[in-house]
Amino acid sequence: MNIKTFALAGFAVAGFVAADAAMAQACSIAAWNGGPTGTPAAGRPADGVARYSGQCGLRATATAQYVTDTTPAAEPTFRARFYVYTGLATGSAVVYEALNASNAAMIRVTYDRGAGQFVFATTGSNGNVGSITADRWYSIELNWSRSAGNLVATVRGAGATTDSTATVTGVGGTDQIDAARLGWVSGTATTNTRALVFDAYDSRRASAIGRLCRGDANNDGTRNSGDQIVVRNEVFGTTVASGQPDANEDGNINSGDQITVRNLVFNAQNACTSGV
Ligand SMILES: [Ca+2]
Ligand SMILES: [Ca+2]
Ligand SMILES: [Ca+2]
Repeated sequence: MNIKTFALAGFAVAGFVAADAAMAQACSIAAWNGGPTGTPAAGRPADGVARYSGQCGLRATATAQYVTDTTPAAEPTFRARFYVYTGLATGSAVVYEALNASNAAMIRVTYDRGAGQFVFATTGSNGNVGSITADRWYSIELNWSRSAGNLVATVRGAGATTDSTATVTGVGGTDQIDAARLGWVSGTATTNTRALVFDAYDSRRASAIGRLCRGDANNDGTRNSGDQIVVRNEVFGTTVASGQPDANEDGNINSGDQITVRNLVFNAQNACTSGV
């Protein structure tokens, strides 16, 4: 898997790629080969842009601010994973779309602030995952298949330790994916301070992607005292963590994350494979 700033959109033989990484350079959306629409802002915490992983996130403060990946090509199967910060005060926003060659939406993901849910739509149906809290980070993984005829969406965030899923039927027999959009694609909403923020996009043809390791602040694949130090350093303004320091997934890096990481370590959940 390629690793790039904020999010990605590279292409590999085995599938699509995108990723995220700690980069000391300026945050960039250059990996998005379809470019930006509007003016989404790639930035770091010092720029006032929250991030889930690494140095950079992508913030959208108004509708029609998003980036596009045109790497997919007539795909009959498709997987994508991204993180979204639910920084809306009112309304709803389409935060992700996968499109066919005619720019018709094959997958549409909407965050509905009022209903507190993510809505997942195929060309023929829709479903949702509820109990979504505003101003929190959530991971969303999409597993779309023309042959299976459905979209399976897996959601987890706000510090939760289990997934919520929705299986949506209605994928059409001629549906295909040729592009993807991530950001505030459309919809009417008002934002809270941080607005909508996106991070850590990855897409592939077949294999499951999974979540990044929550609280692995130094990104070494395990959770231990080294992460406690790295979180502390970011809290004190010394250095920005290279991994996932926002262990309680609330957009702040503070003592709450120090406590959460400590609890993970002391509860013997050091291994990122522990599933929490
Ligand atoms: Ca990032
Ligand atoms: Ca670690
Ligand atoms: Ca936090």
